[in-house]
Amino acid sequence: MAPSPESDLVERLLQGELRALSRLITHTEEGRGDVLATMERLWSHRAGARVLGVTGPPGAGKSTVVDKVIARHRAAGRRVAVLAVDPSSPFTGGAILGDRIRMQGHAADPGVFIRSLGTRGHHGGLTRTTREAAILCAAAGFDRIIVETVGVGQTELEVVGVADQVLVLLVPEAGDVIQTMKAGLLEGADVFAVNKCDRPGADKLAASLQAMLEDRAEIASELLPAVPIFRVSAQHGEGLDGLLEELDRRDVEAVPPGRALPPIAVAARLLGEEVARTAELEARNELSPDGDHADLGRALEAGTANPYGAVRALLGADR
Ligand SMILES: Nc1nc2c(ncn2[C@@H]2O[C@H](COP(=O)(O)OP(=O)(O)OP(=O)(O)O)[C@@H](O)[C@H]2O)c(=O)[nH]1
Ligand SMILES: [Mg+2]
Repeated sequence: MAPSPESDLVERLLQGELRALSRLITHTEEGRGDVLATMERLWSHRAGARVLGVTGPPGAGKSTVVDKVIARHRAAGRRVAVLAVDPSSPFTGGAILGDRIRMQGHAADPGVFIRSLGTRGHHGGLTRTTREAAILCAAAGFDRIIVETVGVGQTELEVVGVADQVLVLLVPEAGDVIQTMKAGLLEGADVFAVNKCDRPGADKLAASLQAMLEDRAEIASELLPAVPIFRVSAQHGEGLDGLLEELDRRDVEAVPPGRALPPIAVAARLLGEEVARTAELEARNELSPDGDHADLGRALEAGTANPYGAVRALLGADR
């Protein structure tokens, strides 16, 4: 059997060809080709790469830090892929542009791959795209994958659920943010860094973070792993060595292998997505002219039925 264009791309990806990597990421974003079959073939490669999630409010200095992390890995001869996730609307392209500029120094280096991921894919949410993109990068031979995402809410931390470890970056001005977001923040972070400590307020923020972590440890019924807090100034290089060393150390020692992307969670998520898709198609068929609920379908088509009322009727009005 002649190889399909998709399997040709996969072969080229496995040879480390970046164009093939780029195109396959686009295919997964757009749900093109047999994404499940491609990912089945490449799944085992994920074990070869460590994934670092970097999150924090807009402008916290994530890309500036990522740039330094890239430099450190390159100095050690490791290949690095960066996936810059923009969970907001496609209209806020500015953040992505900023990321590109911040990491521009590595643009010509073939050992560095930088790609932005938008939310505009037809199938699957943001998380799905990120997960598959990370596996594709690993299969292309990248030893380290960095996922940069904007925000400190629950959704963003879900995005970095693909990561072996998560660095949450805050800035002195973010005091209010952490008060409102603290539950999600504390759940997801493995390491905190208060960036821009060249500005006033960094010590105060670090202290209130510390207090929050201690409160949490006291309430918890189990022993929680220690979450270190670093104070850094990414732009001026202050305190960065300590942070970068800690991230390196955790890559090797602290993170249990296979923590990211546990197979049962991935399978459950994929099944959920698949069931939702199939159920939507079935519902459409039922509302079609030869379907069991053709009358309702016609009324919906004509715009005379209320879609919420229609769904309640279909599900049984007691719901
Ligand atoms: N004063 C000061 N400014 C910094 C520091 N680190 C980064 N910046 C500046 O903060 C701005 C935002 O930095 P980025 O690295 O783009 O921040 P980001 O979190 O990636 O931003 P988004 O991706 O747009 O959310 C830039 O102008 C940086 O030069 C720092 O340690 N001190
Ligand atoms: Mg950025």
